Amino acid sequence: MPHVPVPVSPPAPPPPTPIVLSQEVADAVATGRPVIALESTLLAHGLPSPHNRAAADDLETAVRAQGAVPATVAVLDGVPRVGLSGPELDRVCGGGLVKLSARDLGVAVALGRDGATTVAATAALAHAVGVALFATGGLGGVHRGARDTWDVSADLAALAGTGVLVVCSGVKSILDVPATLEVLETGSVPVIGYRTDAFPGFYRRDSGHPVPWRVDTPTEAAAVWRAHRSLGSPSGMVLAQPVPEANELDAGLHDRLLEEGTALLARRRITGKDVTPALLEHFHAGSGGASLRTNIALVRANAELAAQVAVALAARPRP
Ligand code: PSU
Ligand code: MN
Repeated sequence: MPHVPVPVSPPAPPPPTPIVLSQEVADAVATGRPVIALESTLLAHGLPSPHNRAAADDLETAVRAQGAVPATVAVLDGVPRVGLSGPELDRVCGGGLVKLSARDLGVAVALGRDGATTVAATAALAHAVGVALFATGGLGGVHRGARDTWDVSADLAALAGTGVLVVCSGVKSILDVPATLEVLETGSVPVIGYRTDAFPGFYRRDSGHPVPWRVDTPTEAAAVWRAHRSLGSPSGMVLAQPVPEANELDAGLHDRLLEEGTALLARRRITGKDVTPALLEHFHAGSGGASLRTNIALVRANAELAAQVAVALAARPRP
C-alpha cells in the first residue's frame, strides 16, 4: 500500500499562565517608569512575624522614596502576582506559605497554592513581565559540603539564565562563599561590589573574598548593567552592597551563632529548602534581635539602591 502523506502540525503550546500585575505596577511597566521587584521568601521564611509585615511596608516605602514603584512577588491561590496589595502582603506574612523556587511555580499554579518566591522564582516572574531590577537580602548559593550533598541553590542557575539585576548583600557565611563565586563566574554572571572591594557576607560587611569589579554610584551601576545587556548577554548581574556599618553584626556573636547553627542543622538533620529558614531563625533567636535588625537594615538599603539604579537607568533614553 502506498504511503499517504499526512500533514502533521506540532501540538500548539499551552497558553501562557497569566501573571497578575497590580494596577500601579502595570501602569509603571507600560510607561517605562522604574519598578523594583521584591522577593517574598525573605518575608515569609526569613523574618519572624510580626517584624516581617512591618519590613514589607518598610521596603516598599524605601523604594517609593527613591522614585520607583515596588513590586513584591508571590503566588496566591495559584495566581502568580507581581505587585501586592496590603491584604495580600498580610497573607504573605501571616504564615503557612510554601517556599517556592523556580521549579515549584508550575506546581503551585496548577494546584492553586499560596507560596512565597525565592530569588530564582522571583527572577522568573519579574523578568516575564518586563521587570528587570530586583532587591533582596542574601542570594542562595553553594552550601558547604556540597561535594557530598549537591546542595547548590537554584538561585545561581536562575541568575545565569535570566536577565535580571539583583541587588543583595552577598551570601551568608554558612555557604561556601568561594564556590558560590566560582559558580557565578561559570554562569557568566558579573559580580560587582557597590562601594566595596570585598564580597559582602550578609550579616558581615566582608566575607573575606574579593569582588572582581566595583562601582561607586548608581549611575555607574546603571551603565554597567546597560552595557552587559546591550552586548546580548542572557545572564543576570549581581550588585553586592555590604550592610550599613552601623548595622553590622558583631564578629564574635556572628561566629558563635554560625558555629552553633551549623551544629544544630546537622543534629536535627535539616536539609534542602529548610536549611536557610532554620539558620536564620537560629540567628534571630540567639542574637536577642540584633541579627533581625541587621537583616532588615541590609534589605532596606538594597531596596533603596536598586531603586536608585532603576531611576538612573530610566533617566537615559533606552536604546
Ligand atoms: N538568604 C538569606 N535570606 C533568605 C534567603 C537567602 O540570607 O531569606 C532566601 C532567598 O529567598 C533565597 C532562598 O532565594 O533563601 C534560597 O534558598 P535555597 O538555598 O533553598 O535555594
Ligand atoms: Mn538548597
